[in-house]
Amino acid sequence: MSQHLNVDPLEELSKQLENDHLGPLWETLGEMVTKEPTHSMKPYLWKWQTIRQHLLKSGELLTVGRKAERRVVYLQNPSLKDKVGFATETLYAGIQLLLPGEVAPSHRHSQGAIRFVIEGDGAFTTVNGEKTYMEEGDLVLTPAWTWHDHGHEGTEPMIWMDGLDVGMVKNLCGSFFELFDEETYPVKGIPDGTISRFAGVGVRPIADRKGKDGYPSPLINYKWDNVKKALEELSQLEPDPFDGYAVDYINPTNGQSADARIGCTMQMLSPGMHTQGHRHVHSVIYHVKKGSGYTVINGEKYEWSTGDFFVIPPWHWHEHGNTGEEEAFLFSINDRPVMEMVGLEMEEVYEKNNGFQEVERIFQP
Ligand code: GTQ
Repeated sequence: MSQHLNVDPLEELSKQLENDHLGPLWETLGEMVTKEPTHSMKPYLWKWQTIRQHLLKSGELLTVGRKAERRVVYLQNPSLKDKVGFATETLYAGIQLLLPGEVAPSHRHSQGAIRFVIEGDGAFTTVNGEKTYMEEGDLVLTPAWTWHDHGHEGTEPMIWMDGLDVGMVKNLCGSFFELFDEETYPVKGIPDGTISRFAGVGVRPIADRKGKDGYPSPLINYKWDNVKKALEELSQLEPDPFDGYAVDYINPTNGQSADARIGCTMQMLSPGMHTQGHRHVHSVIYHVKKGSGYTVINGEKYEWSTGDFFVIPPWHWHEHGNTGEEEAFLFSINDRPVMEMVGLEMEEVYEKNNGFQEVERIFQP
C-alpha cells in the first residue's frame, strides 16, 4: 500500500527510540555539543535605590531570629525566573539587613558564602568560633560547611552583600544544611585574630605547615583599607586591558582563590578609563562599591552608579567605562575557580573596532 511506502523508516526508528526512552544522536549532536556556550541566561542590572528601599521595608516588617533566620532580599535574574535565587546559573547574591541587637542564628551549608560590607559597622560574623567585626568594604568569608552566625553590637542598620554558589550546588545536587543546636557558636580566641595571624605579615602558625589543600581559608576578613591601598599602589603600574587595576582575594595558605569555589575580585577604574572588550566562560556578579560608569555587554550598555548590581553571563562580550570624576571601584564574584578546576575556562579578546563594541541599545531596568 502507498501509505506504507510513505513512512520513513528512520523517522519510524526515532519514534520507537523515544518510546523506549532512548535518543538518536544523528539528530541531536549539534544541540548537545554546541560550538560555543549556549544558555538562556541574560544580563541584568538592579538599581541600588530599589533594592535598598525594599530591604528597609522588610526591616520594618520582620525580626531576625529563629523564625526568620536571615533578612535578605536577593537578585532574581528574570531570564532564570523559574530557578529560585539564580542571578547566574551558578551564583547568587543577596543583600542582607541586620538591625542593632539582632542575632542571625548559627547554621552551616554546603554552599560557600562571602560577605561584602555595604553600609554600617558594629556587626560581626562568627565562623567556626572565629569572631570578626565587619566594616564598610570588608570581604568576610564563611566557607562551605563552616558554622556561622551574625550579630550586631552597633547602633545603625547594617547592610552587606551575600555571595553564594547557590546555582552551582543546586545543579550538582549537593546541597546540605544544618542548624546549630544553640543560637550562636561558642567564640574562641580574640575577635579578628585571623587578621593578625594571616593577613599579609608573611608568617603562618606552624600548625598550618601541613595544610590539606588549604581550605577553608583561615583568614576570614579582608579589610577594605588594605585592599584599597594595594589598588592605589597597583595604579602606579600598567592597567590590565580588560579590568583596569584589579586584584583577586586569595587564601594566604595556598595562594589560590580565597573561597574554594567563589572567586572574589576588586577592580579600580581611573576617571575616563574604557577597557577593551573580551569574553570568558565564567559568569560574574558585579556590585558597584563606588563611582559611576557603564558596562557594555553584547552590544547593550548597562549604566551603573554606586550600589548597583549587574550580571555578566558566560561567553558574553563585555567592557567597562568610568564616566565619573573619580576612581570607580567594582567588587565582583565569579565562578572562575570552578571553571579552572574542571578545565572549562576559555577567554577571547574582542579585536574588531579597536576592541570596543558598537553600542546598539541602552538597558532600562
Ligand atoms: O547569612 O548565612 O543571603 O545562609 C543566604 C543564605 C545569607 C547567611 C544568604 C545564608 C545566608
